[in-house]
Amino acid sequence: MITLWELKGKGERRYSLFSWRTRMALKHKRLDFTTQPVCLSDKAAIAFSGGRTVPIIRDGETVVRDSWKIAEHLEERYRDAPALFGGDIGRGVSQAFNAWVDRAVVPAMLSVIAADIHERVDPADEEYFRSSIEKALKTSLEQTRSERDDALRRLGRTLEPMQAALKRQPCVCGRAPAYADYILFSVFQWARVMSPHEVLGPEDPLCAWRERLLDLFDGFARNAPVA
Ligand SMILES: N[C@@H](CCC(=O)N[C@@H](CS)C(=O)NCC(=O)O)C(=O)O
Repeated sequence: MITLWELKGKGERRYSLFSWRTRMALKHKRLDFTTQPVCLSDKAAIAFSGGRTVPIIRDGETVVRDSWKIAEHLEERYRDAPALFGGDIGRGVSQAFNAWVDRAVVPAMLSVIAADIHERVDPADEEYFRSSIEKALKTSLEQTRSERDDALRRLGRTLEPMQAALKRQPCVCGRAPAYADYILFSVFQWARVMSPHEVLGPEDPLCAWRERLLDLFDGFARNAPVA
């Protein structure tokens, strides 16, 4: 049995976007797992991993931290289960896509939903979250709320390449979803779990794609507690 350490928010919300990549990868590989929800500020709870971030998994005797390394571990150890990358080229392209999502899409989404996240983190994390996010964004949470419409427009512009791609093929990985889909999906699931606002228009090709991802594994992500 695999154990996944992830963040806990108010009302059983599981809001770590990187952990959503791992959750979807574990389901894709048809692996059973249990979760260990932890607070963002509780570094003692995850000190065993040698780092300060989740996701972390324990798979038998092996501890792996970092969503990308976890995906590589699962692909390597569970070769007979459905592929996350589809070979070396797929692994390389997925890693490049991971970097683009982390550096372009995640910050664009954070500016849209930061204040909503703050309202839904565990009460023990409110101060920690505010100070780290205000430092990262170089502005106050209140200011992000008042500039939300601009942030939403910036997010839309950042996502244009994916809108074009998803007009041509149903998934990021082509015909069927795999790890690169989960990389992008994690950002929308983060918003879905922590913000009451919709970030996609109904006509957006990303909207239909997100619905397909929400349906996977008997509605695994759809049935998660949300804002
Ligand atoms: N590159 C890492 C990033 C992990 C990460 O930043 N996780 C966040 C939660 S989504 C975290 O644990 N942050 C700890 C902190 O801000 O103190 C990965 O892909 O796993």
